[in-house]
Amino acid sequence: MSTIKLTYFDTTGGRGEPLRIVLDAGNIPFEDHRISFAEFGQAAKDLPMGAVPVVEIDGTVYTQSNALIRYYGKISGLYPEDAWEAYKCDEVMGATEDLTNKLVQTFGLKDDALLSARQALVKGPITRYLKLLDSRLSEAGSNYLADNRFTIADLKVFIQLRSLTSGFLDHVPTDTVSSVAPRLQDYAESIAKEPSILSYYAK
Ligand SMILES: N[C@@H](CCC(=O)N[C@@H](CS)C(=O)NCC(=O)O)C(=O)O
Repeated sequence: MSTIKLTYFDTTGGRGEPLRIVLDAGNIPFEDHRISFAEFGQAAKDLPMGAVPVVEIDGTVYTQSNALIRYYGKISGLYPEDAWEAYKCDEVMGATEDLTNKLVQTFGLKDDALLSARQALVKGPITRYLKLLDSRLSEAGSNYLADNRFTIADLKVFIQLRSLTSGFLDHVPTDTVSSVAPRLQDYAESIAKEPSILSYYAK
């Protein structure tokens, strides 16, 4: 059996958390190596892209969170086999990644610069992306974004929605999701009760 070591920040959000959950859902043993921001500063120069998450498999370091989530999603049975359902999964995962990139651009800003950047994000990209997800959920015609069942798309989107409503992001009101797309708020609450998610957080 391969030795798997996942390195990411010690957070319950971001790009690494869905990876931890999908590995857990597939009963795939892995070392959950959590690093501080200070440790990341030291480690970054030795990482292939200078970024985390990374997964080291039998001594080789692999990058790109969505590719890794998809790979382990296939192994764990949480990725659609049908090509069109797989596309639907990929589309929302890519959109969620785009939004993360926009949020990250505001990290490190302070005071008025942070306030105005975050307000612009809420009015602009956050609203736009939430509306896209809301439409996709409505088109899917079920409580899942693809394949009429829980997939890695729901996992990735759930982690993003939870971050947006957590209060962790200054100047992103915790009612942003419920006011832009109330159905997405209900969706997130029901995805939180999925067995894979409940079982991961029960540990
Ligand atoms: N496309 C990459 C992006 C990775 C990425 O930017 N990770 C962030 C943390 S979530 C990071 O390490 N940022 C530090 C940096 O780029 O200096 C992925 O999805 O894995």
